[in-house]
Amino acid sequence: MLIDVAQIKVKAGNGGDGQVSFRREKFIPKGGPDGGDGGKGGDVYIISDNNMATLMDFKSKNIFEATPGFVGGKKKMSGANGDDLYIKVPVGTLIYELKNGQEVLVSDLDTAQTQFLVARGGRGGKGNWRFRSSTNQTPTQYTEGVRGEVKTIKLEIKLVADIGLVGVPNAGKSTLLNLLTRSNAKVGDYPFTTLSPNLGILELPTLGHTVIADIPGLIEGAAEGKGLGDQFLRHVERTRMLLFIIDPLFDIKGDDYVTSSLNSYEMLRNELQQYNEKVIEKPALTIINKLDITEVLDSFEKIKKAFKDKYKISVIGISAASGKGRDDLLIAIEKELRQAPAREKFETVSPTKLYDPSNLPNRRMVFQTEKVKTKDVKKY
Ligand SMILES: Nc1nc2c(ncn2[C@@H]2O[C@H](COP(=O)(O)OP(=O)(O)OP(=O)(O)O)[C@@H](O)[C@H]2O)c(=O)[nH]1
Ligand SMILES: [Mg+2]
Repeated sequence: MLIDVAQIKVKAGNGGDGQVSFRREKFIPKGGPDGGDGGKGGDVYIISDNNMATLMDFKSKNIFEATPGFVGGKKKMSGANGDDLYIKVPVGTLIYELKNGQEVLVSDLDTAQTQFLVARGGRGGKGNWRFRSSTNQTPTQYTEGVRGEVKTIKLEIKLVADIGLVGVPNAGKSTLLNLLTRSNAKVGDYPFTTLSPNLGILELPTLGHTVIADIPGLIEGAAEGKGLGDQFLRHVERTRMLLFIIDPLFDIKGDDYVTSSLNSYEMLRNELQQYNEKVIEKPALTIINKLDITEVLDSFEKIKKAFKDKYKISVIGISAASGKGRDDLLIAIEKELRQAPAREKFETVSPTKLYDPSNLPNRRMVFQTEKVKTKDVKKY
């Protein structure tokens, strides 16, 4: 699983102070109080963006501040609010708040264009006209703006793949990943070229951003630790669907590509089942690879029929190496994904829960109470 981490500091804007002023017009020498309220400080949001792939940008810049609210104006005019700040992160970013040495997961931005309010801007202070009363026609009190929230945040990308590629070693899983995505996974003509999972992002015409995980090949006995074992299957556990990549050349006896294909499918399903019963129930497509090889192509109709007869499934033929069959495969993937259950979400704690005053040692930081101040207004 691709993990990419960054720590940042976010600071929402402080509220603007209230204004102290008095109306001054021709013929009204002693006007009433007209100092306006301060503007609200800008909020800081974190927003998931499809065009971001890593948290690299946060290596060079890691402090983010929204602008403060403006001080109140005369004639009861409120100060302008500070501008909100949006920090773009890749889809699949988890947001943790660091506090008192603890990390709390507050949001899981697992879909595109989702925003999370991470630091709230401070309220603006009150202007002196709000302090007028029957006993005090010339108040000089005002309040300062409330400070914006300041937080230390940990960002972590945890791409949970939508699609898992399952196949024997050398089936062409990595070749297929490279064909469907912009990945550059290592391809080799020997088994176990892939030693740890590769992730790629597939852009589907209507579903958009879709993550594919290419894992090491599975062989018979993987559940007992043969080959690289079945430890990598946890990467397909949370996927929404599986792609079985069948290599008709695997363990071939003579030129019986049909039996070889059926056997490897049977073996893969067995190993998955031994690992976790639930994985085998996921929606899946079965792909017969290497159709660019003439003998394989000649047997394809038979292979197709054999899968239909034995497992009641329609297989899709492709050549991951030449790209033939790519478009039909994409259509089939999109159709299958539309019906597949949604991706599992991580469990997050709502920030409002975090600020439950009873479990907050430092209340003043968050619920800063406004203090009434007076301004020395000499002229009056
Ligand atoms: N002829 C032909 N060869 C292919 C095709 N797809 C992959 N290959 C070849 O098969 C070999 C294995 O390809 P990989 O993509 O590394 O296979 P893999 O399933 O990722 O293998 P492991 O990582 O070892 O599990 C390479 O030599 C590829 O060039 C195909 O469609 N046709
Ligand atoms: Mg591979």
